Amino acid sequence: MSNPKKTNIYQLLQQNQLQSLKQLAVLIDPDSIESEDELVKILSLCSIAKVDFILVGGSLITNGFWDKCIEIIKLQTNIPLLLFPGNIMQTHSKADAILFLSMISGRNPDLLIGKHVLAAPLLKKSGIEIIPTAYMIVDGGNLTSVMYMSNTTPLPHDKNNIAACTAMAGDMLGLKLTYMDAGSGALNPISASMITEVKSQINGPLFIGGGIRTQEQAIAACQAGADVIVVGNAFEKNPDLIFSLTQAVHSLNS
Ligand code: 1GP
Repeated sequence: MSNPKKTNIYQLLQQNQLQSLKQLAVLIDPDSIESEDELVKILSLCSIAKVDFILVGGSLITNGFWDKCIEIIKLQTNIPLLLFPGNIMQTHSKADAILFLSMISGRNPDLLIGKHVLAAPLLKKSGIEIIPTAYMIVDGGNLTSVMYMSNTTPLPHDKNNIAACTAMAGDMLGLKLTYMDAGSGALNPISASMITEVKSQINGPLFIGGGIRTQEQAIAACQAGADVIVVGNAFEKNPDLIFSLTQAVHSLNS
């Protein structure tokens, strides 16, 4: 059951990919937001900067701000909101879509199928658009929350062939989007050469995130083959970066 009033996010991603349009997504972790006012300010910056997507998710939600956070985002902006869930409680019927993550870089069965079985009936009832996503964690030089919480070993930073074969398998399994993530706050973003090799093995859109802090890093990831750059941590520290990084990514589209 899909909600006919909502934009089909996957179609939008495919259209952009066909036109080689590079896009930027801001990751909002509700647990890192200190007040509703702070969230409204970030959303205002996102709207002015013409951010393409907002992702919402986090490894832990300890402040009870999940539902309210999503309601405020939907009230304050028209930017498509994609759930990027850290666990099965992170759903919401007002979101435009959910990245239904299979953590194919790891060998934790719960994150390959177990949690999906629990979430499936709730998601079906919500009518939210489901985007089957090949989620690949790559070592970014430090132990990030996602690595610890997922109880998985990340792909080695310099093993492009393992990353490429993993992405190839995800594509063969029918996963429609690939998200390579060095983890929030990673010391080193994913290398351009790994992005290029993975991109050559998949058909769907490629999201790249983790440790991207500068215009140069965002541009390098796009030029290597990323369709969507995801940035969270850097904006939490300096929200004004939303302008410069979005501008850098969009400058590749002219
Ligand atoms: C993390 O890819 C996202 O899952 C974004 O990472 O917070 O380091 O930008 P950063």
